[in-house]
Amino acid sequence: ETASAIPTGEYDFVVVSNRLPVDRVIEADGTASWARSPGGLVTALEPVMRQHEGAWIGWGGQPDLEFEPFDSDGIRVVPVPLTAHDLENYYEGFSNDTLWPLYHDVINPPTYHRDWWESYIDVNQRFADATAAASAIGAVVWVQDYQLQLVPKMLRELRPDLTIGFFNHIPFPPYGIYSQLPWRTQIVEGLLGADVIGFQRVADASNFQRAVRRLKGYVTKGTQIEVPLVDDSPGVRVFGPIKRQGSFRTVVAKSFPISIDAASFEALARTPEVQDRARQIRADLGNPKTVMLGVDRLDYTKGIGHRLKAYGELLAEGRLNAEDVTLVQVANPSRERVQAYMALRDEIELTVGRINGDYGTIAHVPISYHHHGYPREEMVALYLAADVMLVTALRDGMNLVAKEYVACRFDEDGVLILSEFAGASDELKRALLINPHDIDGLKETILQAIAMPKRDRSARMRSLRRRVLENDVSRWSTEFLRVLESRAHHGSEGHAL
Ligand code: GDG
Repeated sequence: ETASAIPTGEYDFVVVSNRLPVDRVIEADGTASWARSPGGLVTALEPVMRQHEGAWIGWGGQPDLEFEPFDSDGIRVVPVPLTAHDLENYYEGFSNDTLWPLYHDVINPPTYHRDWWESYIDVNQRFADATAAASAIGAVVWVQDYQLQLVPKMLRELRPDLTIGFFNHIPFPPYGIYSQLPWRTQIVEGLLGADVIGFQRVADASNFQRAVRRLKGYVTKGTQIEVPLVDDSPGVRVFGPIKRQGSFRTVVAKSFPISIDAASFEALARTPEVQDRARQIRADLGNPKTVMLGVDRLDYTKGIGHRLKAYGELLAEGRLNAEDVTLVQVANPSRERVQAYMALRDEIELTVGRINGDYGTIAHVPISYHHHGYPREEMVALYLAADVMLVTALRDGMNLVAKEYVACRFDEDGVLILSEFAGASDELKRALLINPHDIDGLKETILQAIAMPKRDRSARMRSLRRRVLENDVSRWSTEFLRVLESRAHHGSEGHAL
């Protein structure tokens, strides 16, 4: 059971995610290079990566693209190539058309295909192999998200010396829903290969623990799960340094709510250029009394249709007037090759067209709709320009847009309407919390937000800002890695980070 046949690598801290934090760019002269893609996760992990020998394992963003590992500002970038077949089956299929809808409360019906599952196993194994090859003896490995849930177990089988963390960025569903999955036991076993499994909400961690009890019969105590080193159930073996029959390793399953690099959002919001741009946006919209904003990947979990329904009814009833209010909706193109997303786009754009056609005038369009992605500066200008921010997700792991809006509002103004089905609502209690299914309630809350006096807006925003600025993404990663490292000392030969 030693890993002697597996070559070990040189990296002490290894992050594994479906997508690498770099994008391939083609220069004007036709040469290709790589640019760092900005994101909270990279920002938070960069310092840790620099302090230790850090590597990032993942896919480069294009099918069949093979390239040698390279260094990008102190991070070793190690590719796992994916073929067009992998992308269709492992990624668009199993990850985005089976797991995504299942984990988001079956808002959309999940599709179960056995060949997608085969591809998911195959690709997860390749990620595990690449990670094993890059990791030094006793390294700390942190696997990200639902596309890679089998990697912890596969990696432990290859390399029992590693300390393995996993973070699930999306919800973990209640057992009554999770149990639909034909491969529910294999996924739970895959995750239990980790030493620490992180979730966004307390409820996600307890849903997972319940699935473990129901499917494996293991004992859970608080945040700890006792995983027998030798599993009695026939044909199943849990790997690890086997000491004696009846002993177990403990796995921690706990919530670590993710956040953003709040200071950098605030700093951008404070630049004169961005503030000018915010004023310009309002002017270009015709300086309406109220600007409302939605920013989402175009995804059926985000409740965009519910938001439009509430807004359309308020216009129809004359309780809002298109002369006074504009809703800016940024719908970032997403998963455009998955059927459910094509249907969603048609539905949303039909609704937007109807509302604009029914209630718009030559001078005033009720919805300024944008099927685009924008640079960070433009997003921040939009946050500053918006009196009311609408986050109406039907289910969302966290929702970083809500936190970004708050981080940008150094002027202590603006009202956040936030769905209680987004993980962010556990922390952002002074937002106006809504149930997006309750259209009448949502309509009342929109009117309440628009009419809210300045003093109330400021009091709420101040309290929201305290929370977001204190609990930023570096706090999140530090806390996760602290717990992970404490498990390393528990085990045998883990290295301290
Ligand atoms: C998953 C979980 C969890 C969007 N449009 C543009 C743009 N964005 C940025 C936002 C934000 C990010 O994308 C979206 O993050 P969310 O958290 O809102 O949602 P998901 O993409 O579904 O993320 C979610 C998250 O993982 C982290 O764990 O919170 O629950 O579903 O940062 O600002 N950024 C730019 N242009 C755009 O047009 N630059």
